[in-house]
Amino acid sequence: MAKTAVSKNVSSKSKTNGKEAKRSPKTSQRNGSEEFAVVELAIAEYKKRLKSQLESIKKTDNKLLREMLFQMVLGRRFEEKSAEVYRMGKIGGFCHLYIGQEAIAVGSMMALEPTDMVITSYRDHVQAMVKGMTPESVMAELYGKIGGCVKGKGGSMHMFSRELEFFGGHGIVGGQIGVGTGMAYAAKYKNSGQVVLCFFGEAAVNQGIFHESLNMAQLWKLPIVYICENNQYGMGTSQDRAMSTRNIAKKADAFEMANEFVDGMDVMAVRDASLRSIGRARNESMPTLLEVRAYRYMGHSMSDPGNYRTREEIAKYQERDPIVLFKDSLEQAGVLNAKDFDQIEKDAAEAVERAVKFADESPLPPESELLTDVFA
Ligand SMILES: Cc1ncc(C[n+]2csc(CCOP(=O)(O)OP(=O)(O)O)c2C)c(N)n1
Ligand SMILES: [Mg+2]
Repeated sequence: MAKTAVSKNVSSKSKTNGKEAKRSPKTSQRNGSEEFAVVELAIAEYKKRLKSQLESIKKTDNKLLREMLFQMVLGRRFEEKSAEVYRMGKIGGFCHLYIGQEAIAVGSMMALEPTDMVITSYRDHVQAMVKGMTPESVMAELYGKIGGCVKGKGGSMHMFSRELEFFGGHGIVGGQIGVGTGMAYAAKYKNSGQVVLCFFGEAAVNQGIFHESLNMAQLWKLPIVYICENNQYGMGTSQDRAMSTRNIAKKADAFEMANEFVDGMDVMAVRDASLRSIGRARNESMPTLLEVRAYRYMGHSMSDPGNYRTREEIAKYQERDPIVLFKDSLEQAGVLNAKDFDQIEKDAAEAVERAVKFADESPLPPESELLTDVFA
């Protein structure tokens, strides 16, 4: 059975704490300093990987590399602006931001062909834009305006575009894992050559649908890459308090499915693992589980007071900011200079301003739209 080794990146507790192998209720309640130890290890691991990362950068087209950085910066600035206009009351309802996780969407999705399919959870604004949706249509959707990608009827959690092969935006935790598996089944049945990227959070892994879907995908040899975005929290509950084992990638071993742990702060590591997995899906019609570990800087949603973690913990993870790491590497590789980065920032800021202006000016859906495109 095709299987890749779990990478040597920081993935298991045993590397941070010798006692972890014999877990007791006491050691499973890890405190902040142990978490920080993981960050230190991640920094050390990253330093070791820098040389091979620079080699990957040199093998990649410069235009694509700059576009990857642009998409990450655009995603960050777009989400910051969304928070700002949310607080002004321009966006209502739920709003889950992606800040800190940009390398996952960009590293994986920019390794796809445009005809490939993507499905994700409610934390979907950046994925939608990386798939090709304009910032205007995403922002107008957040506002609930007619200019939004689904005419303002979906809102933050339900970005969708049939033309762009972007299948949402799902609010039921883990629900998209079953739907994504069905999409991969359809691609295989129709022999369309498409690959599916199916994103979900680490808390979704505790749902039965994850295990049922992986079993079927491996059994039926489906062209899908499951991407677990491990941002370490499901609402206010840390992974350690909800999951008996930290190692999510290894869960795929139960189905003899290929799997890898990936440093989600390193966009090139995400890209390399995604290229391997997408290639396996396209050429061998075999699935992969990627556990991509990052950190959610903001609250679960805009209404989260964040009492379950400290500012110090957040600041510690921000030391490995994915945008800063990538920018530094591109500068080191001679792909980017400070002036180029200023231009990227300027272009992203302008794109976000245009999106807000469009959303501000877009009308609310008219009454005639009340019963169209709605299933009830
Ligand atoms: C089936 C189901 N159970 C509970 C919820 C409430 N809920 C919404 S988000 C969430 C946490 C999910 O965390 P994770 O999967 O790690 O994704 P993240 O929000 O971190 O991206 C929960 C429990 C839900 N939407 N659906
Ligand atoms: Mg999570």
